[in-house]
Amino acid sequence: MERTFIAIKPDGVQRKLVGEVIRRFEAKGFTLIGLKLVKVSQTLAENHYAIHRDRPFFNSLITFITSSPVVAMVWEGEGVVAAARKIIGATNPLNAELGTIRGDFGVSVGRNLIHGSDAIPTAQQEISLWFQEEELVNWQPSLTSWLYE
Ligand code: IDP
Ligand code: MG
Repeated sequence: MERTFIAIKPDGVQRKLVGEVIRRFEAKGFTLIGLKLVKVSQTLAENHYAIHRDRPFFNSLITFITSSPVVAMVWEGEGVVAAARKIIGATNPLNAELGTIRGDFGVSVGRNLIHGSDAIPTAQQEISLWFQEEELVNWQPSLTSWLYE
């Protein structure tokens, strides 16, 4: 089953949106298989955002993501990587559709509340960066037959 890495960034945690974010992923029908509150280290932040190393916003992004706790999660379900990106919305919350997390709760790109892996290989890489294998729980939700034909 497909998995994706989702992180509620410091602004999402400070703004008490943890429950709201989890509610949306649960209500859609995805399964939570990993969850922890993380004080992100400089090294983890730089590894996670390595692809943006040369961008002008890199230093402020690292300062921001290490400034306050992050809720790190792994969600599972068919098509969860692409679906999560839709649930999250466009990078700039002002361009994100209403009904998405960023569209409903954000007003600026540097405070866009949440991270979601952008592709299946990225998801696998990010899950192994943030979680040990034993921190992920394989379980069978009892409502699977009501979500999948
Ligand atoms: P994504 O989070 O939608 O995948 P990316 O382009 O991968 O967007 O950028 C990673 C993160 O870097 C964004 O979520 C945002 O926090 C930050 N970021 C991206 N572009 C800008 C910018 O132009 N100014 C400030 N921060 C930015
Ligand atoms: Mg990205």
